[in-house]
Amino acid sequence: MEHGLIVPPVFSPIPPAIHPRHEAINESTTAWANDYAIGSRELRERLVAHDIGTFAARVLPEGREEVVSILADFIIWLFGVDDGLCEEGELGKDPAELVGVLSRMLRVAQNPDVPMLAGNPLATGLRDLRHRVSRYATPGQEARWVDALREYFLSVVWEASHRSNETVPGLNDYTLMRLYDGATSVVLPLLEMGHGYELHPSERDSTAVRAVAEMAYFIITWDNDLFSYHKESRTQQYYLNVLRVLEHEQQLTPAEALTEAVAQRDRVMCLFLRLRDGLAATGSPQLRQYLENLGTFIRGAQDWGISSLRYTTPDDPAELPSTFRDTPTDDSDEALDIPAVAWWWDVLPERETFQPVRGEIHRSA
Ligand code: 3E9
Ligand code: MG
Ligand code: MG
Ligand code: MG
Ligand code: MG
Ligand code: MG
Repeated sequence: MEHGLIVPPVFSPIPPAIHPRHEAINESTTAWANDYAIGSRELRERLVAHDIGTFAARVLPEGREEVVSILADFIIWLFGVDDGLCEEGELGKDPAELVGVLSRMLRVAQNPDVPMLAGNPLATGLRDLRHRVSRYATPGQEARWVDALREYFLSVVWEASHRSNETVPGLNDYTLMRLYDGATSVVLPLLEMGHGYELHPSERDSTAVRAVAEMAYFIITWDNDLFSYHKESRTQQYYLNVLRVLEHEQQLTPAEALTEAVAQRDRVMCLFLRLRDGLAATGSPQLRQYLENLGTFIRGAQDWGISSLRYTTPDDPAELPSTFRDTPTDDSDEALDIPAVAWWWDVLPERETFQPVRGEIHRSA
C-alpha cells in the first residue's frame, strides 16, 4: 500500500494545559521505569521516548506534583502491561493463562505485602505504585483504583480472546470492551487525589456523573484509535481499533471508517459538553473540579496523542493533525446506534442531582 490514512484535525473545544513541572516529571518517569525494569529492555527504551510524563502533566495541569508523578509512572506501567504482556507478548494470545497472571497482579495491588510474584518487575513496580497511591488516597479511593484495575484486566482478557481467535468483535461489543481496555477508568481516582478531595459517592456514582465519565473514556479511546491506527495497522500483529471494527462490520474502506468514527466521537463530545456544563451548574465544588479534569484528561490525551513519538513514528511517519477544530463534523443529538451506550442520551443532569443530607440521599428534583 502507498501511504496510510490522513487523520484530520479533531473537534476539541477544550483548552490545552500542562503542569509547569512537566519536564522534571517526565525525567523522573524515565528513571522510575529503569529502576523497576518495566518491560523488556527493548520495550523500555521505546517507552521512555514517548513523553509519558508529559501526558500525565497535561491530564493534571494544576495537580499536586507527587500525584502527577504517580500517574506518569502508572501510565508507563500500564504500557508495560498493555504492550509487553498483551499486545506484543504470547500471553496476549492466551486468555486462560492471562487471567491467572492478572488476578495475581491484582492481589498485589490490593495487598502489596502479599508474598506473591516475587522477582516479577511489573509486580514490584505495582507494589511501589500502590504504596504511593496509599499516601494520597483515602481507603475508598484505593478501593476504586483496585476495582478499576480489575475492570481494565477483565476487558484485556476479552480482547485477548479475540486476539487468540483472530476475530474482530462487532461495534457494540467493541465499545463495551473499549470503555475499559484503554485503561481510562483507572486514571479517575488519581484525578481526585491530584487535587486532594474525595468526590462524594452519591455524586460520583450518580447515573449522570457515571455517564459523563464514560463519555470521556469513549472520546479518549476513539481519539486514540484514530491517532494510533497508523502504528497499529502497520505492525505484523493482530490489532483491534474502531476503524478495523467498522471496516469489518460495515465493509467500509479505511477512509470511510475514519469519517464514521470521527462522527461518532463528535456526537459524544457534543453530549459530553452539554452534560458536563449542566452538572457543573448544580454540582459541588469537588464535582466541578472532577469535571474540569475529565476535560483535561481528554485534551491531554489529544495533545499528547498527536505529538508523541509513540504515534508519529518519524521513521515511517503517520499523517497526524497538528491542530484541532472548534466545530463538530456531526452535531446530531440523536443517540448513537450502539446499545451499550445509547442510554447516555437519556441522561439529563437535572434528574440526577443528588444532595446527601444527614447520611441520607435525597433527589433534589
Ligand atoms: C490504550 O489503548 C492502552 C492503555 C493501557 C495505555 C495507558 C494509557 C492510559 C492509562 C490513559 C488513557 C490513554 C489512552 C487510551 C491513550 P491502546 O490502543 O492499546 O494504546 P496504544 O498507545 O497502543 O494505541
Ligand atoms: Mg491495547
Ligand atoms: Mg496498544
Ligand atoms: Mg491513604
Ligand atoms: Mg491504540
Ligand atoms: Mg482549576
